[in-house]
Amino acid sequence: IAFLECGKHSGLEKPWSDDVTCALKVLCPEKQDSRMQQVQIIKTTELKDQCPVQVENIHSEHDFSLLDHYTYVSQKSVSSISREHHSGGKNILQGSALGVQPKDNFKNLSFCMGKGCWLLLVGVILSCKIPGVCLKLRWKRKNEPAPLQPATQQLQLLLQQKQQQQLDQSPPKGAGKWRKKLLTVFVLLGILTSIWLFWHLNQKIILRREHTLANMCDERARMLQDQFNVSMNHVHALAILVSTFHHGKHPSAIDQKTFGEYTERTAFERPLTSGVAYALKVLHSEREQFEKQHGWTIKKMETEDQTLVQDCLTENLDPAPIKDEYAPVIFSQETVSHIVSIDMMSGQQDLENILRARATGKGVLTSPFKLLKSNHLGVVLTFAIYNKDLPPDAIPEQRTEATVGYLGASYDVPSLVEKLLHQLASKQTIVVNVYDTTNASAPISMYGTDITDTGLLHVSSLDFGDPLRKHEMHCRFKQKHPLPWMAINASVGVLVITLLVGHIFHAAICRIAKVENDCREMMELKARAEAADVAKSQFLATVSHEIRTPMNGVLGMLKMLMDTDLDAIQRDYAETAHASGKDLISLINEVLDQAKIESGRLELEDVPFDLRNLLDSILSLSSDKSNDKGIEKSAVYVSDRVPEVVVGDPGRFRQIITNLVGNSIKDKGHIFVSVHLVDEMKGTSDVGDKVLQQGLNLVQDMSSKTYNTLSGFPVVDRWRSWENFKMLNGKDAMDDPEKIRLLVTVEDTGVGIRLDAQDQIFTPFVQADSSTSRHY
Ligand code: WA2
Repeated sequence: IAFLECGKHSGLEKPWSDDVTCALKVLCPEKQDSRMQQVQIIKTTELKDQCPVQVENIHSEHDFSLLDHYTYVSQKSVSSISREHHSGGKNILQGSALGVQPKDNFKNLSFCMGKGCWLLLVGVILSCKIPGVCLKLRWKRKNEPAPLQPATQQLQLLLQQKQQQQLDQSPPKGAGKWRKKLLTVFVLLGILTSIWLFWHLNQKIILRREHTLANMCDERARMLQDQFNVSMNHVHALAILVSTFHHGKHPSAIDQKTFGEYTERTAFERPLTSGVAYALKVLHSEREQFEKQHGWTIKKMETEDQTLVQDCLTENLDPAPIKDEYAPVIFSQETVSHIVSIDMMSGQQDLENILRARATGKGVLTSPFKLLKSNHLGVVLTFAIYNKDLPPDAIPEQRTEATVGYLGASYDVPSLVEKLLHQLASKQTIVVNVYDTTNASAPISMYGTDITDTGLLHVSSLDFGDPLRKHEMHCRFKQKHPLPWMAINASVGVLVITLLVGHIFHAAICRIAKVENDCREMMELKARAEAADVAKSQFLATVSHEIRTPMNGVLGMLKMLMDTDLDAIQRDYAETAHASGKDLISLINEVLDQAKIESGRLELEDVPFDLRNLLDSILSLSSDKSNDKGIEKSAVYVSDRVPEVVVGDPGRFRQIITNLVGNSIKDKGHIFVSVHLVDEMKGTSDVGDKVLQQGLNLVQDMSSKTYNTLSGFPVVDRWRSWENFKMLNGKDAMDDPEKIRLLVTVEDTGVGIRLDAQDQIFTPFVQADSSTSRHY
């Protein structure tokens, strides 16, 4: 009942959580609690003595259920039990300390393993990233010098590159292998972790199960033991009662009726006994008088017919054979009234018990045997009663001499254990067996059915107060260990995650390897293509040079041919051949230039030349042609600020201006070439040069129909067309004062190019206005 109240206080669902408060609540207030009477057991006076002892002895968390039982144990047994309890508590504490340490180790280990896995993962990621970075750097370094090198060097470089590439091929492959190895290690570690996790969690679950079983078993064992001890103490008290009121009084204050009534009414004090009885010590010389006095003969326990013994009808039993002494039962509790008049010294177990009891002066127990009538396995507890006070160190002979009778109590173990277990919930979860293990090799089962092995077994030792006898309680779970789903789920989860991550990384690594491979291939192809390109340009340069040499011969010979006497037709042929040869030479020159530009070998000259003269000669040459086309004017203007002599490549300059002028006009109007310093037109507001100024005004005069230009035809607004020229607007003008930048414009009065067609003019083979055909 106290236990249940305790449950109400603390909540039954977590019985271990606040047991100490619970124990205090139960024990101390109950001293004054009027409900105690309903608890039917406890005398308040005893409780007052015991409460502090109990409170002091609450050491471990496992024993709160004991406390309510302590309350009805006498002072002596409390101390003995609490001593044992103490050590038991210590054991449990030690056990839990031992249990905690490995658990901590587990935690550390699991932490470390988790950390290891993460580190490995980071390693895999890093290994994926870093070699890639290295690779990129290497490629860049390779590519940089290539376009600037002259061809022969470039060829050498190419060879070097190839060699280097072969060298380079190993590190990325090596890195890939490393990654794969790391990944394998990671996956293996993951699998190991998952196996370990399963094992660890399973172990934990098993440990917890063991713990639960141990707690439940110990709890039951202690309850049984305590109730037994309580009963034992009361039997002891009963022995003293008989000694006082039967042997200590004349005439006796006890007869069978009084004894029967009293023991029946105080049966609640001996919770595990099925009955108590008192046997008198009768010597053979006193037998006759004794039998006459009681009106019956002393009976023998054993007959030929064992069934009659078990039935235990005293009328059917034989009189006891002649012996030195007898122990006939004279008083008995109603429940065991069938043993009255039977000589207890005629039963093997009872005889041993009586002899030992009177020799030691303590309560002694039999090993389990079949009790009379009830036919149940039971044990008998016997106390000897002496006719005078004996010193505690009295020798056995003295004790035997002083013996007057024997008070015995029979314990019907199966029904009593059953009753006890019924009081506790969770009877369904565990199976209990009780054994007498005095003879360790052949334990005697006192309670419990056949064992079905469900794996776990916990053994709690029982101390029933007789040092000669050893008892044990064996507990098992009814159900077999269920599948450890938590462990399975966790480990499978870890496994799945590991495999997924592994798969992802594997895919990534494969992809990286493929991309690297592709990239390497592409680099190879690129190098080869570049080499081929260079070779082509070189071939072109060589070929054009080789063609030019014989071509010069041809031209020279043609010139000489033309100086000889030729008729008109012949001269015409020779001139045509010479002109064609010249065309061919210029074509070859252009091809050579192209090849030079492509192979990066176009070298500009640094020679002083007169810009004005040069422009004059270009314009005069082109005006010969343009006059034929009806061009009215062609003019050159060079700003005053342009120096007389400049240093540069006059050939290339001539080439470019010739091209532009040659391309400029097709029919009417003018061509106007102007040269200024770039610095001159910086800042439109204060343009000093008249020509530039004119260009600005020109824009403003647009409204009037007449154009203030060289030929009167409209021209483009040059200021607007310069707007997007980076070279003009950029602030990063050359700092070197020795260098000048020239702005050369070529203006014509052609039809112009429509705005929407302008962005097409640099695509090859597209004429801006196809409708005008090649006319413009
Ligand atoms: N009491 C009850 N049933 C029994 C039995 C017994 N012995 N022996 C066999 N079946 C009076 O030790 C003295 C009780 C014996 C005490």
